[in-house]
Amino acid sequence: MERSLLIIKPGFLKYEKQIKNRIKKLGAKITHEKKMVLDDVLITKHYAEHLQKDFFPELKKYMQSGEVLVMCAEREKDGLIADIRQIVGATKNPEKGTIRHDFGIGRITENVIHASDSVMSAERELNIFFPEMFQNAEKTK
Ligand code: FUP
Repeated sequence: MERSLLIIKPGFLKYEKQIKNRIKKLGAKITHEKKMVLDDVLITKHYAEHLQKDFFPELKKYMQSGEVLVMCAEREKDGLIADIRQIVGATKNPEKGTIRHDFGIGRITENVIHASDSVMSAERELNIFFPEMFQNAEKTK
């Protein structure tokens, strides 16, 4: 089983259905989701590796400029994270047919969707947005 943390970014929630359909076509299901405006704590945790980057202030401002849709996608068959990254498309110049190309506006910051890039980041990110998913596991330790 593999799972991934996805965030439809501000301004792109109008494509919620189309984006979810593409995810579901991979054989994945959305097990958790919530609409929210990201506060400073969530932004700082989620983008911990980018805090010192030049683009962080712009990224933070944009990510807090409206509602986002945070989701957990899950699939029994391994490789979901890579499969999702493929249909999401590259950060720069995403290819035609990818989510970032088809629904995007050609800006690196406003790039439609976030998708975890490894099993480790997925677990870290899911813990930030859906801590309840991990609570039972903690209790039984
Ligand atoms: P990705 O994994 O494709 O979402 O991209 P990165 O982890 O490289 O970047 C994280 C976020 O920073 C992306 F959503 C886009 C944003 N970013 C910028 O705003 N400017 C840049 O120059 C690079 C990344």
